[in-house]
Amino acid sequence: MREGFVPWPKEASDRYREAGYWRGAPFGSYLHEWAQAYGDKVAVVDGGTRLTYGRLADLADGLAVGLLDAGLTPGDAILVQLPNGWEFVALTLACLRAGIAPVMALPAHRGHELRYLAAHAEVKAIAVPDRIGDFDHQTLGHDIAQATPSVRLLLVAGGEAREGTTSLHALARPADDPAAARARLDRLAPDSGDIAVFLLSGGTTGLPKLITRTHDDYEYNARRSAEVCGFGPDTVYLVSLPAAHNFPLACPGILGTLMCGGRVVMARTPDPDKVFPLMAAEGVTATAAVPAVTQRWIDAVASGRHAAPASLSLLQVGGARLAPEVARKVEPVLGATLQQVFGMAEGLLNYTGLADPDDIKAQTQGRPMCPDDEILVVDADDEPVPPGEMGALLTRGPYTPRGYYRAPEHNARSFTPDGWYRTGDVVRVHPSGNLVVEGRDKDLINRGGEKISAEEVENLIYRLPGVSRVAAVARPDQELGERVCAVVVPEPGSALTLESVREALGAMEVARYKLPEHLVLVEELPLTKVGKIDKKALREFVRLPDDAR
Ligand code: OOB
Repeated sequence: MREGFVPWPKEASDRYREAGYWRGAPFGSYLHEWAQAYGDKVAVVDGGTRLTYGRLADLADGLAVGLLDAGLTPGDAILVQLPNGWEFVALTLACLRAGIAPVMALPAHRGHELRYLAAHAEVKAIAVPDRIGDFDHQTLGHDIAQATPSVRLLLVAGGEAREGTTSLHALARPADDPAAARARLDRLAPDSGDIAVFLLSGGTTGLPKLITRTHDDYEYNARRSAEVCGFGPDTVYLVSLPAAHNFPLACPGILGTLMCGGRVVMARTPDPDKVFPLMAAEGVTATAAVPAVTQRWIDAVASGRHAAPASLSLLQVGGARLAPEVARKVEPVLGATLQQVFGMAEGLLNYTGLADPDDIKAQTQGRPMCPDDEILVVDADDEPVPPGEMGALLTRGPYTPRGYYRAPEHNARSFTPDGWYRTGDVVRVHPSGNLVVEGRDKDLINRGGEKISAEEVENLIYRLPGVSRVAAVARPDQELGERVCAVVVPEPGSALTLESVREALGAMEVARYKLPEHLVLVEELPLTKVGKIDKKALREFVRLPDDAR
């Protein structure tokens, strides 16, 4: 097991195995079971590419063996930055097969994020697309590879592989001897307690934390989700959120659909003009969206621009707060059952039931999916609050890891000594037993479901000349829920503008979605009684109209 991984205590793992949550088999070992059961069915659709289960298993094996032949070994990590496409699915499955853990980066990440992730996980390989829009990911991949001594393989999906680069498409083909490849991979198969994937934390710290998800826990995550969501061989699941996110990856997402024999349809964007025709053409039955996307889809139908997607029977919405007014429009306008999903890459998943009354579906964020998910709602002293009252949510369970990867100091704050994860969410338990998310006590900005650490943005802005003090806070936004607002005390004579701050952060190769979209200059920052920046007061302050501040 990799150093830096925090295991569950033996008592807990025994219990989870006993209860059947953990099956003791590596995730990749199921691939051939699926191929056996659903061989000729289409597993993945990406534009004109349609891969059957049989073909997908052969491709994944071929790619897995290709990675090993290129010098990777089980236990290694690979930084994966791929857009939604068949390559993402094939590479993820190849990694699960070979016991190589993908670090699930987003296409929106840039040098600032990728360099850190590559170094922190000491990745042996990097996989990038050639270009997305006008951005040259292949060049970025080269830069990261150069900056990261552990890297020995740079894979590029699409375009022309330049010197020092290997074409992912060239590796993603069945092995010359598929049976031998399969036998070799079976022999090398990882332990089910090993790390299957590294997910990125929403993050409240200067640098994002890596979340280790094991084969046992992540397979359960997808399997139980698929069960709760009623997925089966007739499910056609659309992926339009970035596939690297836990939600579309395994809740039930891509992995949950494949284990049921359903079909996964990849879309590069949630733009209604793109996905509505695709949903109609493929007969999509289920998909996941964040509230901002849900609102756009509702508008697209309510305005008459698109017909409601006739085949869609389930719309999962999560990642950020869904306003009850919007929730109530989902079923009448889109014609699909609404399911609220309150989840986190750190584990715990809450789902509203498909048959819950409308009020519950509109007003609550669901209940834990596993009977052995433990929930505590506590006050500032970690004492449980009376039932139904608001408090901080702590959790433990069979798919909620006990610590972040290589982060002992941070773990001491994010986990209690007896292993409870501090979610940073403020919730109350509804009389129905479901949770209602009331707010949060963690310092991040939730921009349409993308989490941005305030501290990370602040650290970056502190590097700019002319900044005396800075605080990053969420400013409420009609469309995205929240956007980043930087509140800066400038040094005398400095001429900071929103544009200059954005440009400077862009030059530091920070992902665009993290750049402030509002800048407020002040003479001083409000402080709490103990002398910390009073973020609550700041959030109230920045939401005032410009002329009222
Ligand atoms: C999902 O995962 P992350 O890791 O990007 O973010 C987790 C955080 C939660 O702690 C909570 O603050 C917020 O996102 N959140 C919600 C929510 N779902 C997530 N806040 C209010 N209402 C909701 N329904 O966002 C994620 C992972 C798996 C499935 C779904 C979402």
